[in-house]
Amino acid sequence: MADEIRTDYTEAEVTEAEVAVHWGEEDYYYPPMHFIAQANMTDETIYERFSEENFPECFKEYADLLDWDQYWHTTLDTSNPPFWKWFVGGKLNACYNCVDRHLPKYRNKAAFIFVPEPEDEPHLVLTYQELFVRVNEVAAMLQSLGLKAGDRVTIHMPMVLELPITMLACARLGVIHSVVFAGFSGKACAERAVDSGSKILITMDGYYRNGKMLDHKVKADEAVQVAAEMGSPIEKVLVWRRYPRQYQSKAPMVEGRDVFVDDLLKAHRGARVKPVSMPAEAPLFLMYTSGTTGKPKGHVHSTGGYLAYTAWTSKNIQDIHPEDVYWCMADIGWITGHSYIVYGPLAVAATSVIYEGVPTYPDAGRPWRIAEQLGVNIFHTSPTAIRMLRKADPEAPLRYNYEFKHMTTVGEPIEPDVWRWYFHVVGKERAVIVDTWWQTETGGFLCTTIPALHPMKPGSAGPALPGIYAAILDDEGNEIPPGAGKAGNIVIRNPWPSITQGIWGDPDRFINTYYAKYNKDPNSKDWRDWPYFAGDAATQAADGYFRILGRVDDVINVAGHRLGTKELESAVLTVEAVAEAAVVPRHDEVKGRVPDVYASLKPGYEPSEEIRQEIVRAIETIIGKIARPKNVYIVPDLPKTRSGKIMRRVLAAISNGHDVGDVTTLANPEVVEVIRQMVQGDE
Ligand code: 6R9
Repeated sequence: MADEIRTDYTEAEVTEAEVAVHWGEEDYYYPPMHFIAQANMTDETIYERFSEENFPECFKEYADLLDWDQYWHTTLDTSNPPFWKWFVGGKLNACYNCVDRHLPKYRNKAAFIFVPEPEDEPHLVLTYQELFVRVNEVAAMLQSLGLKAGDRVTIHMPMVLELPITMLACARLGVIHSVVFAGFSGKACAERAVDSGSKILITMDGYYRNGKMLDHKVKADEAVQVAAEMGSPIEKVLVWRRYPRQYQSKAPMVEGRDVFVDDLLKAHRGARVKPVSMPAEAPLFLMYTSGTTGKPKGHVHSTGGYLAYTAWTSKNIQDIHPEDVYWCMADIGWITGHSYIVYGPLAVAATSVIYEGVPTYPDAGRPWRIAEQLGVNIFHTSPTAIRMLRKADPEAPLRYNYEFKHMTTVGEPIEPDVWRWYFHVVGKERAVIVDTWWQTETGGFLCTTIPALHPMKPGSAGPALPGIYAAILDDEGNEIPPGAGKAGNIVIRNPWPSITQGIWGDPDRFINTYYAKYNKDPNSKDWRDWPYFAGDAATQAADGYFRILGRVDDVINVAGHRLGTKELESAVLTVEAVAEAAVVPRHDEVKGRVPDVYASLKPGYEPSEEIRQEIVRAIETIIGKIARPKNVYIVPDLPKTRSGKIMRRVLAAISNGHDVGDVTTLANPEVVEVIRQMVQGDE
């Protein structure tokens, strides 16, 4: 099924208010000398070295950060556009590159430090040697279950050390992991497991969040049931225990299907498994993300190109040195966690912090306490977390004795005002900030400042990275020049090593979603004819810095998490009473955007609180609590065009208190005022 790109949505997303906040903010902040003096990347000729005439060979520098079993012969193979292949002929193992090769020098250095939510439990430190031992044991266990290179495994696990251990064990065998964010429901997990063809689900019994031990195993039982109903059974469930030998779930273990990992591991103590040498373009993992249709897209990331790109950006944009303590607060269940908690940082021998829980529990001092205790000096988080922490306790960072040299923001646009609090209060004016724009599809950062080379500009991501030729195009494909003060669609004109290899099992959808818009000649083998359409609106200032304004498609970015409006609408439609539903983004002070649901009922049903509750419950069980709507409005009818298309743009304007514009051409213009009064009152 092709994704439809609705350009009429642009107006609703790129509101005048946002543009007004963003424009006219040309104040630069310069990196401090103490940062520049120690930075990994200070080469001012980098952009020349990565100019178009040196493309694609310039990316050799990225691949040379890795250890190859066999060096590649072709840097970029463009014979089957837009399925680009990088470093062809090369062979390597991602786990070897993240673990084994660091042993001679860093055997006794922390690879991960785990911070449990209960503050009376000690931190756990996993050295590279210990990581090596545990990954080998788990790889041996997976192998004994018959898993081999190319098989898929779904991992539905919270933020614990066992998650990266399991991922790396898969990578060691060439098994393709598909990690599903733990906050997703069992049903959402099942859909992803079925799509990927996973026969094994790896989960954990429970984990802490907001002071409570959540029962996570119950979701696995639901996932197994739904997968069976979908005709693609999950045969085995491997259950890690949050505390070995103390089971935290009410769900009984199912004989013959469920097994405790700690029991299985007994047979593999001290085992060693040779890393499987994989072709550079072999899939390392799948990562599902929301699109404009109801079905999530399983993006395929490669072993060589992906790892090379995340390693280079971890070293040069995150400025990670082995002696740093690096903490990215994202969840490993999202692309940020894969690229910048696990693969990139480990490839450059980082010490990476993994924490359980949320930033504001037991209080909003927790991140700064962790930073102080562990000596974190590189800190990476999202605008939503920053807004939340500022709101909860704006002075908290001042009470803790930590010092960051470097901070990152990712996932959503950051308001200049929030950026300044991050810089002055969290960073104590001693740290550089990089605002990194990228996506699940892109594997790694695309637009950001290089911290020692560029000044920062609050609210702007920055220029495109070296070797990334980004531009802003209008709907017809004409380039909007830098400094034109006009928004358009941000595109990347060239392939880069960590670009998605496609959507698992759906090559047509891949082409339609990302390339159909601007490709004029589907037979062309020249990469210049295949601009990558990212689905974000942006502006580019005269200095070349990009400002990302938001999605132009049916994706709502809630607290930095991508939710497809169609996925939410399908969930709402499972409620018996609901006839039609539309979901639109509402601006939110903390989360950036939150979903508002508009639903009309079938004849014979009256609006009631019960139906509203049922709608909320349907969303929570089908997708997960992260998708919980802010408001559910039960309306007499949804505004529609004469051809019957639901006008989400009008509803979005109502939710956000904007003018609905001219609605006289709609099939049912009178309903707009009824809805407006219901939502906004009659002010
Ligand atoms: C990495 C990640 C991707 C969407 C993307 C855009 C938004 C990401 C941003 C940003 C403004 C930034 N986004 N980084 N918007 N400034 N620095 O978040 O991946 O979950 O796939 O989301 O997030 O809208 O298209 P993903």
